[in-house]
Amino acid sequence: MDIRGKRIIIIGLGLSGASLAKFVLRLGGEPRISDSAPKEIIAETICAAGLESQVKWEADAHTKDFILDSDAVVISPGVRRDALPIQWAKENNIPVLGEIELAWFFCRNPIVAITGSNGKTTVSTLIHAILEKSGKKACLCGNIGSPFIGHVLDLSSEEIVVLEVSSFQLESTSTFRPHVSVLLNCTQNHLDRHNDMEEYFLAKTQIFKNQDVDDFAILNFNDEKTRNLKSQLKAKVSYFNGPHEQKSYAGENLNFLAARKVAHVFGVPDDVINKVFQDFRGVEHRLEWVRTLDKVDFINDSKATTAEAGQWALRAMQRPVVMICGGRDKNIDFSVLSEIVIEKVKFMIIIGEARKKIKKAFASLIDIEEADSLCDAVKKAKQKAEQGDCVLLSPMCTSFDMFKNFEERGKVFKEIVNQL
Ligand code: UMA
Repeated sequence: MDIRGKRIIIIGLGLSGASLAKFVLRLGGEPRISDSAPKEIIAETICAAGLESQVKWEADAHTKDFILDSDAVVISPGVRRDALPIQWAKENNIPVLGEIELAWFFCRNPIVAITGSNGKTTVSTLIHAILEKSGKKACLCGNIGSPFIGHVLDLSSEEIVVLEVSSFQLESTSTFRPHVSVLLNCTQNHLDRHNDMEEYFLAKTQIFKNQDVDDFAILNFNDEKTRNLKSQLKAKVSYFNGPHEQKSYAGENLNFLAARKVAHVFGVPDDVINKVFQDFRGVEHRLEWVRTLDKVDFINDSKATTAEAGQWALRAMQRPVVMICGGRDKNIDFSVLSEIVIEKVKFMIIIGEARKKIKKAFASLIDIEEADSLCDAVKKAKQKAEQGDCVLLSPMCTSFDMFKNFEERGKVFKEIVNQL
């Protein structure tokens, strides 16, 4: 694919859009940015990315003339496939591709791609750490917060790409072919974007679509839907979390078992893997211990944007929980948590747009109080928590009603907690 001299429209100026613009510039193309967010915000982002003198851009809305004056359209993961600019481009036979697909065209390195509803950041981080510990060179990128397109031109020949991929990213791939693909699980998520669970699962399975007999598909034996994929795949299938692993690595959790399986594909011995597991202190915003104050632990799980992620977090808690949750709903059924909430949560504090819905799901089960801000919620949680409890921020919703992203939400939570 020759980008030189080509006019490339980039839809969305978030992390991906900024990296895409720089990528196109490096290859001698002409990037143009279209973002539906307000002009002032986009102007600021353009400056912060150092792109002000180098790109044409529009904001407030996508316009047809701007989009159609192009050789190709590249979309950020957050842009829906049925969004107007995509329709306009398709109707006018302008190629439309996603950020991952474009990066893939320029990648000559082996890719380990990890997807799933829960645990993909942790598993990607573990795989990267294991490969590096074993003396291999590895690049950690993708949905983890560092766009693949921003790395692809700088990879050295021996580097292995460890790529966290979301259903949003997979949805817009067509020839993307990882050497090792991992599907951890598939539970309710992103039903505000995908029409139903079938569509969501289908997007996830794109990770295997172009794999061949020399490639590896790593599947979760314990997840029936995922386990049953085997008969449809060309790649060599290997299960984690199966009866054999549970025997050999008793007590090891799903994330560690999946990372171990991938490490075995690259011939990494168990003693190296075990050392990484021993030293692993977790991932920021994922069950991250922040502080113990008056014998109360404060835990930041801001990355939890689904009911299942909240369930996962509660299962991991060994103490009575004062839970802070809420934010923007993703059309998720919170009632799946009823049992674990009764078992673990002594008090719940709810914030954000989803307050009413969460209240309806749990008000008959436990004591609930609303808070107007995260700061207010933390203060209320501090009052409710007693010695030996923990305060857990596990929102089960996206952050976009109150924050830029889950990272900002987690950082703000930590700041508030540290000021208590
Ligand atoms: N926008 C438009 N038009 C639209 C939709 C969005 O112009 O129709 C604009 C927005 O105004 C905004 C920009 O697009 O300015 C945002 O683009 P984006 O949502 O794709 O965000 P990025 O900053 O590029 O981040 C994306 C991923 N975000 C999403 O998938 C929502 C990041 O995953 C990822 O880290 C990053 O690319 C690098 O690969 C975040 C995420 O929440 C962490 N992912 C979901 C998850 O993990 O559950 C899938």
